Amino acid sequence: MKVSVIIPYHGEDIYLNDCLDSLSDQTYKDFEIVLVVSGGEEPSDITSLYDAMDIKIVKSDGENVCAARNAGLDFASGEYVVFLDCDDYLDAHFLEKLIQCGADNEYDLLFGKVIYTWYKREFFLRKESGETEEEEDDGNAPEEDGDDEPAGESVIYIDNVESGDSKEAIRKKKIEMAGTYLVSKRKNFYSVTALGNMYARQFLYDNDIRFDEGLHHFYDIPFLAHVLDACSSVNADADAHYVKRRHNDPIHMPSLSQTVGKDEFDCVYRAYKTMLQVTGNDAGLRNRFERKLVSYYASVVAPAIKKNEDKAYRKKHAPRMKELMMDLSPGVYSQLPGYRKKLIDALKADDYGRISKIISRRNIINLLKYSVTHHNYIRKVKDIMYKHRYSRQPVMQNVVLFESFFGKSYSDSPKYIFEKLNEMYPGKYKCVWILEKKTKLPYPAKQIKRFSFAYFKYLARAKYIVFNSRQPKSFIKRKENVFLETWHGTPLKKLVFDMDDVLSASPTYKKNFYIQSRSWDYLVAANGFSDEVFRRAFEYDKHMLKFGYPRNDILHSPNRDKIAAGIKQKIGIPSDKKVVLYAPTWRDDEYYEAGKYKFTLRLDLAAMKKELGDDYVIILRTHYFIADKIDVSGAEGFVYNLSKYDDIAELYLISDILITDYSSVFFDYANLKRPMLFFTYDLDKYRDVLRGFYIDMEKDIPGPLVFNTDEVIKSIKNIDGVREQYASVYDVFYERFCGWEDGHAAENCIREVFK
Ligand code: C2G
Repeated sequence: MKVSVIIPYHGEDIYLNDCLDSLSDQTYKDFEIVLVVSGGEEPSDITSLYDAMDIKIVKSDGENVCAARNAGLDFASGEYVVFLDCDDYLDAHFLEKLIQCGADNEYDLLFGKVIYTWYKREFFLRKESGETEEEEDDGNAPEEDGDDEPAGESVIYIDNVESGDSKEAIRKKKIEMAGTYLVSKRKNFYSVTALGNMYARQFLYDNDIRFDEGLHHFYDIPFLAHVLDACSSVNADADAHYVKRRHNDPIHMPSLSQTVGKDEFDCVYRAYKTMLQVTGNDAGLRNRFERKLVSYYASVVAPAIKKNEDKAYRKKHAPRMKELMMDLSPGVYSQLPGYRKKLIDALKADDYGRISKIISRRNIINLLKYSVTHHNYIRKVKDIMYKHRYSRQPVMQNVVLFESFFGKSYSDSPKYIFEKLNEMYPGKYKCVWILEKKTKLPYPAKQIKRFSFAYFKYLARAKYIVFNSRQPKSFIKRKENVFLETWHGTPLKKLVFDMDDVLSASPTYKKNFYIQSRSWDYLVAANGFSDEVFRRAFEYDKHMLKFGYPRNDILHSPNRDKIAAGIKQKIGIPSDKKVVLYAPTWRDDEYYEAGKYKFTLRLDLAAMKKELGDDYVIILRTHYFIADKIDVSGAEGFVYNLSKYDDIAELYLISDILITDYSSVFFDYANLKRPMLFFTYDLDKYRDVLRGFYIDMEKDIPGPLVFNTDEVIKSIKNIDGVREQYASVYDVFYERFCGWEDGHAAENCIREVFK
């Protein structure tokens, strides 16, 4: 047996298939898998599922990864061993490349390269082949600038490769570079993880090299230090990729590096103490480990020492950190940036006040640097004003801040709460609306722009906040602040923690959403179904307002026909024409940039005009994320493009038929009990690839699925037939999703929240 792949397993079922699939796809086949099961149950079925592979299951009583890896080492019979975490996977050529690069000699150690991903293997492979691109998170505050390199980074730097080099030349140079590790005892060695490498098993055995089972974090450091100290022959192929998977749900499924164990510092101390002992005076070998240690000090320990409130941390850890820093090689110290040198000097002098000053000064310098290099530095200034000034000023009682769809419109539930609040308590509340464009409002309200200075001021100081989407990540919840999140639709498309790894969502989506939703005091659920989904998918456990949607009150108004006639007249739609509203949603995979999506109209407007123009007009209404302007030339007088019209509820009121797809608009429109068509030309992709649905589009929706213009026209011509055909499904649907609506949702929400 040439290779043993040792995989510790602790019940991480959802990742294991990717890991094993990546092994069964290896181009090199002479290997065994040693799956070390600790804690939970053995994974079911794997030996039958992967019967072509040689899988040995070993039980371990040990508590941590180190114990499992050691148990794997005891069992392994391969000439080489590879450590693979069961939530990671290997490139299909990983084993082959390393075996090839070890073919000309008896090497103790073969380096590959660890690369990082947020994605499961299927998506990763697609991204690798260039089929998709990564998407940024939408419209929220920029991330704080860290001053540190990414944690856990592990790269072999090949610095003699030139841009004109052929693939073969690059490969040769890489091997040459690996040779210099051998000659200079790994002078340029930069890796600090045990993963992504292949070790000669006899070499580990002869030198009694094992993992330190007393460590829960940073255990690769002493292991690797021992390996590097003892090994005499090494080679590398940086194209042999080990894929380390970041977990995009650190709330339920944190990886070890995403958990901060209570004993983290103790592990750091012990790991580095061992490393320093093992590597002795070999500065070259210590180099990278020590740079990592300095990184840990500068990014984790020093800021914690700075915090005045955490004196216990300082007392416990500062002296031991100092001890490690005292041992730092002069060569490493001399190459550090001034900031880090100063931090180390201050620690060595036990001058914690100086550490605080150095960090504060550094923050200001960073801000200045940012202002020179970034055109949106004013935004950074606003963030600072928000955090350090506005959030420290008193909360303004009776001030209510409203926002719908990121300030894009005066609409949705916040609009109806605003109007009802003014009707119920005239003059009592000072209202502030976040609006992109100046809007005529029926009651007095200050209008401000999103991300302006005033925005940050009111975000920090308004007692009440009524939003229908997420607030910025940087939002600081204050004790006196009352946050009413109305959300913006009954969910059809799966949300947050119900979503599988979705390629199109930002990898930090789940984590950010979780943090943001912790600030919500009240959440509106329009129906029992939303109540259940929001509680689970948002992990929401605070007050749920269960009165229906304020935005749907207008649909139950006793004057709704009169209101509708007025709206129709205002827009200029002839009163004798019936109205078809087409309101599709957005597609996660069709975009220009974050928050700016593409939309291609798949309806043949000319054909519709010809067939339906005598009786109907069409209102075209794209989703607020859509940046494309739909061309309706040739269909003037028949098509009204009302994509920028503020409130879609007013458009529901004047429509006789709704055409939509996977948009939550149909849950609201059902309140009117009017017919609906579902133009789902890309159903399979939307349901199976992009999102996943909560309800069965083929069974539970109250209207036909149509796939082309002809079918749309036919259904409209036969709308009474459609109505009849779907009458009983419609009743069930109405009961389930509109049963709570009585036209008084805004009033009821206000009574609960504004006390
Ligand atoms: N909307 C609109 N016009 C459209 C589509 C949507 O005005 N053409 C408005 C409706 O108020 C709708 C809301 O935007 O209810 C949300 O739109 P969806 O298409 O459902 O999509 P999304 O913004 O992804 O929200 O739980 C709800 C989900 O989060 C969906």
